[in-house]
Amino acid sequence: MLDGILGDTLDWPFFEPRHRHFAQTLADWADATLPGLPHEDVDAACRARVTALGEGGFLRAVVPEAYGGLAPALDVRTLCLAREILAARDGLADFAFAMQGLGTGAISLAGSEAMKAKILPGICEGTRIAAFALSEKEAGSDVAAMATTAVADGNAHIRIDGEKSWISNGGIADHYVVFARSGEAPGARGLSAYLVEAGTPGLEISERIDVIAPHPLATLRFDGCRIPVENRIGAPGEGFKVAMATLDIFRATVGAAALGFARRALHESIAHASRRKLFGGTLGDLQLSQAAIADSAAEVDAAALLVYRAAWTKDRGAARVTREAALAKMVATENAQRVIDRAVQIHGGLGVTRGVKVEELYREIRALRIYEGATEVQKIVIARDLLKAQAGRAGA
Ligand code: COS
Repeated sequence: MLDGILGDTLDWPFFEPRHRHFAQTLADWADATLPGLPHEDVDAACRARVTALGEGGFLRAVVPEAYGGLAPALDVRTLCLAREILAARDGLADFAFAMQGLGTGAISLAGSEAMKAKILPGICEGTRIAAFALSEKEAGSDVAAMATTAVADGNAHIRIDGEKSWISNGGIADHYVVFARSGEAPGARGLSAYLVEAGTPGLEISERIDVIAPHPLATLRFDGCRIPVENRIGAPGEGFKVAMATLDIFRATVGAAALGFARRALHESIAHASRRKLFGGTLGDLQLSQAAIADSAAEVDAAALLVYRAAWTKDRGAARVTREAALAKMVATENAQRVIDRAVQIHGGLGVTRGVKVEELYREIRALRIYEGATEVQKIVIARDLLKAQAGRAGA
């Protein structure tokens, strides 16, 4: 049904034959499989998508080759293609895919061999569900302000206390990658990352959060939650860097998901404008509709170029792609919001009718401008990077 929705993107020089093969296989699988998966209960729907993506072999994209994955290190172009293709069809399938990666990215990047061997194979088989627990009610954008604490409890254990909120997969995850203040230094240099298995005494799902585009989401409460010291991910005090390096990979993929939603909205807009009869012609005959379609087409292509530029730059071996990833996320999510809003407008009353695809996309896109660094945070990241480069040139 959605054949050709990627347009000529796969012919771009960012991609290799393996990417084209992956994208076509996933698109065919998604068209055949996703419509048959359950939708009603959000937890069951999300679990079903993780299982199906695992059985289909697509979660191999979110772990390194040594643990069952597709490539020696996470290949960001493959992650982006997967999110774009899934988001264009089924927002919850994109979410399920993405969280398997975000909830293990820190482990893949900085975890011990024993931790990787224990956690990652189940992630790519779809038998284990992952979550990333960074945000707090008072510390979303300002990560260094987090209040959750991690203190030594004897030589062999760590005790975690505090609260994490808006945690995706909260309530259904098998483990949480938790960031907490371990106190080596004030601010960003005093945080560490930990693996906390679901069911660990002292970890409680204190609240389930209902959002406009339903996904499993929860507040977690840690009350004397005791974990073995081996569950620390990376060195003490390195948690902020681990979190940011994870986000450097996954922020571009949020842009890719937004791109998938936007492409679907443009596809629906063109189909509707070609079909809908009015004033003795079709909606597409009207120049104002043509202007809307042209603006959306330009915003989709601009977003795609930034997303795949960021992904390609990372895959070529760049140590940091902080600015490229922030640009991709900011532009792709903001553009997608406008593209989808135009699609709703083109659909008229139908566009705000429950059950119509563009109405669903209108709800799906909104959170992407907020999570994994709001647009305002991306602006800080981009401007700081450029100003720092200028200061470096001036000092040289
Ligand atoms: N990769 C590796 N290291 C990084 C990094 C990255 N992408 N970004 C920053 N660092 C390092 C810095 O180099 C710095 O190291 P040194 O102390 O050795 O110099 C350290 O981390 C602190 O960086 P910085 O001074 O930039 O920290 P700030 O507290 O000022 O960071 C922003 C501010 C806004 C950039 C950060 O808090 C952020 O990205 N916030 C949004 C977080 C987010 O996405 N929240 C949503 C949660 S997921 S739903």
